[in-house]
Amino acid sequence: MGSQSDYPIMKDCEKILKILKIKYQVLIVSAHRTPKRMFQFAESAEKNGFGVVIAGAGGAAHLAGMIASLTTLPVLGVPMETKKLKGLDSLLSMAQMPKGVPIGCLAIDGAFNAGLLAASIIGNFDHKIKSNLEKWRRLQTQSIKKKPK
Ligand code: RP5
Repeated sequence: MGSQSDYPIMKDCEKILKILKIKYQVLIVSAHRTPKRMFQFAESAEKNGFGVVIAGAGGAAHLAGMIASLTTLPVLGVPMETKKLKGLDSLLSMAQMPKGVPIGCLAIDGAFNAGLLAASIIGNFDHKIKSNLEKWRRLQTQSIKKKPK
C-alpha cells in the first residue's frame, strides 16, 4: 500500500487472505515517496515467489500501474476513498490505465474483494487455495437468510 493511512482498509484484505490460508506480505511502498523501494519490490516480486500483487493507493494512485509496468505478475489495484473526491480520483487513476499495461481494478476500498480475486488467480495453480475458496463461497451462500429479520 502507498501509505500507513491505507492500512485500516487494507486490513480487510489481510483478513480474507488469512482465512483462505494464502501466504502474504504487507508492505508500505509508495510510487512517489519511496520510488526506489517500489522498483526494487516490483522487479524482484516474481523471483521472490509472489503470485499476485495487490496495490492499495489513493489520490493520484499510480502505485498499481507503476508496479504493473515493472512485472508481468497480475496486479490488482484497490482505489482508496479520499477526502476531497471520495476516491473517484483513485478509481480513475487505476481503472483508466492506458493500453499495454493492465491492472485489475477493484471497487473503492474493495480490499476484501481484492483478496478474494487474488485467491481465484492463485487457485488456478494451487488446488489447496482453490478448495479453500470454494469452501468459503459455500459458507457465504449458506449464511444468507431467505427472509429479513
Ligand atoms: C497515497 O496517498 C497513499 O496511497 C494514500 O492513500 C494517500 C495519502 O497518503 P498519506 O498522506 O495519508 O500518507 O500515496
